[in-house]
Amino acid sequence: GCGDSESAGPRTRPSGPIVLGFSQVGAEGGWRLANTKSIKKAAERNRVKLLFEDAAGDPKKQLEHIQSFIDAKVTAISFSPVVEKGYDDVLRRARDAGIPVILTDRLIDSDPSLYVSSIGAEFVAEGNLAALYLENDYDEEQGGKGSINVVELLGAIGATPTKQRSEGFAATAKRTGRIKIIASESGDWTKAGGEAAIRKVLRRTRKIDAVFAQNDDMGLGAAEVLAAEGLKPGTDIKIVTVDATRAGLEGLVAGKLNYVVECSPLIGEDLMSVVVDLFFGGEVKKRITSDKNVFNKISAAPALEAGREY
Ligand code: GZL
Repeated sequence: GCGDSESAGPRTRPSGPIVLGFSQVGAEGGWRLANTKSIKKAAERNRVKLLFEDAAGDPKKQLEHIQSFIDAKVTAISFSPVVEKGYDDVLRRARDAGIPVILTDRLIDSDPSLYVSSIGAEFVAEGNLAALYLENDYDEEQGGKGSINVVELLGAIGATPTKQRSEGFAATAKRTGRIKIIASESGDWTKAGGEAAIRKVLRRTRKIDAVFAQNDDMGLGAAEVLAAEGLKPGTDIKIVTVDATRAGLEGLVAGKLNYVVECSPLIGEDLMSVVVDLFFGGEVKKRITSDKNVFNKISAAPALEAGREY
């Protein structure tokens, strides 16, 4: 044996390959599909045995996945939380079983000691950038006066990006007070959800200057409905979205969207580095953030040509 001295070093190394249990939010849109692909590809490249489960947007299913990973005595557990609440108990059981947990993409409101690292984007900053664009664009076109009536299309209620993108957008909007959020409806991250949400708003008012959609899928859905209603998305009604999926950038080139804030789904390699470092002695950072970029019609085309991964 290696003696009985208490080693403060890496956790006991797994005898065989690292087995990682991963519970994914679902398959709601382009960002999520790219995120799943990135995780599966990185597991293969790092020779990590991946047990992949899809929660189909149901937090209860996700808790069952995590429990099943504990029962299977996996080496490590990772998940992208569907919502922020409700994970404390199952994460305490993982800790008691000595299984480290890594969050990807989103956050939870649990005690931070229940996970070793979280890897994801800065959603508040994404909201700040979306509002900044709308104001700057209106300054150019309308000479910086008058209010801007904005419809906000929210992601799934209770998810970190939904809460924090709204928070960032509102904080920047407050700066000059020109942006007026006249409606906030959830489209649940999906294209169909974005269509239903904008239809609900149109039954109340058509005095819309802009749409802030919290992801590309909902923004593209809203653009289709607005065009079908004889309104002019991309010209009379500015649309700003977050993600920068291929569909989102194509929407920019086609003039359906005006501004897209990037939120990279390519988290796989960072996740596998944390998992390997946990057991082979590297330093594990508590928080790893993704880079962000912003696109408009001009910058979208070259990005699409440059062999973009998603
Ligand atoms: C963001 C991620 C969000 C994407 C949506 O990190 O959680 O979930 O912005 C996806 O497209 O549904």
